[in-house]
Amino acid sequence: DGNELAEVEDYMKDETSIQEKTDLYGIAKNKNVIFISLESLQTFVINNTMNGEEVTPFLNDLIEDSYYFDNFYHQTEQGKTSDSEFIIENSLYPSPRGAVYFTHAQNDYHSLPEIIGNEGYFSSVFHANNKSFWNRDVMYENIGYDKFFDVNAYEVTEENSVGWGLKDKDFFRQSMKYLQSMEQPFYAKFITLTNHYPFELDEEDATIEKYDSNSNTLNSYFQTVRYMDESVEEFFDYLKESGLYEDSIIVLMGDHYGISDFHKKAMSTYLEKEYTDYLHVQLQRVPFYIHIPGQEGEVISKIAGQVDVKPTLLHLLGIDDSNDLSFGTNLFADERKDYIALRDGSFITNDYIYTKDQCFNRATGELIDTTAGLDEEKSACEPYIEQVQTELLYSDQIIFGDLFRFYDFKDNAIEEAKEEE
Ligand code: GP9
Ligand code: MN
Repeated sequence: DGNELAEVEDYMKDETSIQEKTDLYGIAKNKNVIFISLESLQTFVINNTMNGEEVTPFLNDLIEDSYYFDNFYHQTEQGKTSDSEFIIENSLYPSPRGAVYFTHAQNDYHSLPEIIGNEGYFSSVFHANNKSFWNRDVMYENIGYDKFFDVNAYEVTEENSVGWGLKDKDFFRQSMKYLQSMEQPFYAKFITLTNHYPFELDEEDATIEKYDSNSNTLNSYFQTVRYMDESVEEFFDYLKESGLYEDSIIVLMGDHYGISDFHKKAMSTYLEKEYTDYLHVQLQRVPFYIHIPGQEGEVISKIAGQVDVKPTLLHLLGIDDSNDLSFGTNLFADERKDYIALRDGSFITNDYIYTKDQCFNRATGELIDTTAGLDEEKSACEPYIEQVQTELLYSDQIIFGDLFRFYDFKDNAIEEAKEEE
């Protein structure tokens, strides 16, 4: 009820309402936002080679004129892509089980499309899959997207499909006609598909060899990642040709991991590292880029997570979000929340990585202590352990109790009339 919300509201206002306005505040005001969700792309392939070849040449070059975050973690759970979407749109955590997109699609939210919609933005999603996959049609409508270009918006044939459906290169190419006739400013989210497990690719689309290990999954992954890299490069070319590029900012993000723990041995061989619980957490890093045409690039190594995207975008757009309730903080602010929580209770701080009762040195991966059967107070990772649990619990309370229906985001207050319900 409203009382439950009062406690959560206090916590969120204390922890994340950072009003610091940086030099970048409003830099993208009234520009289009093109958000590219890169299926299963993990940070370990960026600036890396396989058999001596660059895996992602375009994305590597893109770092030079983008803000690139190399310690950015996905925070998804079983809802996979839909969880990443949910986190970006709401700066809340996904559900510990199931997908919020299915279980709580009818809740009251205060989502990104709605907020920017009030500022005159037309918001849309491009994704060449059935509209009801992940219950997207229902959720998108509820959180304020104006338009969903689903599989029916595309010409899909035997030749231009592989694996899960339309190939990414065709997807971007066919999307341009819609994008070019869209009213501006727009927010357009593109969700790629080809780099999805089991990473199938037609031979003629492969421009890099397969890796050679005991994991067919990892072996194929490099090929589909390279294909996605090329498809994004083509998309940038289309944007430049159409003239949209100059009036837009382009945000790129890996949605979640692509290589699961089933492939420990092959990953360990490829990375030439022992596969520890520490490495597992570090492999949850996904690329995050903010590309602002005309703006010089910078590699930003501070710890960051998907919950931070919404406040960061609002900051760049110059939209005051002091009335919002979120778990993330603007990535460009100096003063930020000093930990990133993963959905399973693992977390990352400047100094430590905590997972499965173990506290590691973040820089070296050295095990500092283990809390199994011990008093948590003895751990170097204390007091974050409890704080992270509390934060995840508050997020769950908001979602499971549909608590935002009691909140008036305009007045930044719990609605009194409703509180008595
Ligand atoms: C499906 C695509 C992939 O439409 O977003 O979903 P995933 O399995 O990664 O959640
Ligand atoms: Mn996905």
